[in-house]
Amino acid sequence: MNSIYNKIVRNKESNRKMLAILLDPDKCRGGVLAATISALKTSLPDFIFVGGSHTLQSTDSFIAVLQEETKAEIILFPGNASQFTDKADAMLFLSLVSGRNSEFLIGQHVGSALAIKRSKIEVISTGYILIDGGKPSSVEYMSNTRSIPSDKKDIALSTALAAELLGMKMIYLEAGSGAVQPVSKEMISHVAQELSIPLIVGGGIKSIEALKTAYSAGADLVVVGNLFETQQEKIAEFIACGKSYR
Ligand code: 1GP
Repeated sequence: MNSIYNKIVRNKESNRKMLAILLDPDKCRGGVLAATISALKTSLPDFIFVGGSHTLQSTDSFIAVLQEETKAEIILFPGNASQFTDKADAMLFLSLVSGRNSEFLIGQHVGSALAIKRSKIEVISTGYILIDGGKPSSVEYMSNTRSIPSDKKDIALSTALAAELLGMKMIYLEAGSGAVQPVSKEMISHVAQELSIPLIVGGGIKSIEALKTAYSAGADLVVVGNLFETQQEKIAEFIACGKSYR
């Protein structure tokens, strides 16, 4: 139990930076899926996250394909309770703590808790904090919540600390998929300095420079999605960059 979370904590403690590739079953299909799998055969990220804020395709069958074709550990990153599947190696049990919509703070969780408990999947309780990434994000729209302004570092920090004090096991600072600006280095370091639990950062990371900035500011795990939907050849380069911190 808790093997993936323990691995994340161990890596954090030894300052081994991690990379996760986010695959959205709706977007990663046909040629994109084939090219992604081919890239993953030569270079494995620490994790593959599967999910999206509005996913119509079955996460179940998508994960089955990934498990057959790659050796990567798969973490479910669900946009809502309907995306739950016990096929992943672990799941982020996300509470949208930057928002004030009870449905995404606790409502979806109540609806899915029994099925999750019975499945025995590894569950990692995660405080999900949406930061303004320079354009309206799908998460904002689908959750009917507002993001934290990108320069309000103290609000982000207090939100992250509240989630940690409530017992959540990780924090995800999210600028939104396809963000124009990723979460700033100032905000990442402001949060990372005070936080004891692992810090995930994602949204709008499209270059090695942005990846390094997030790592040096204090991100333990960086999530990249959009970029690899069109440029699968960059997967190996990003994974190598993460490993260069070891
Ligand atoms: C979105 O943080 C992830 O939830 C990844 O964002 O698709 O912009 O890389 P991108």
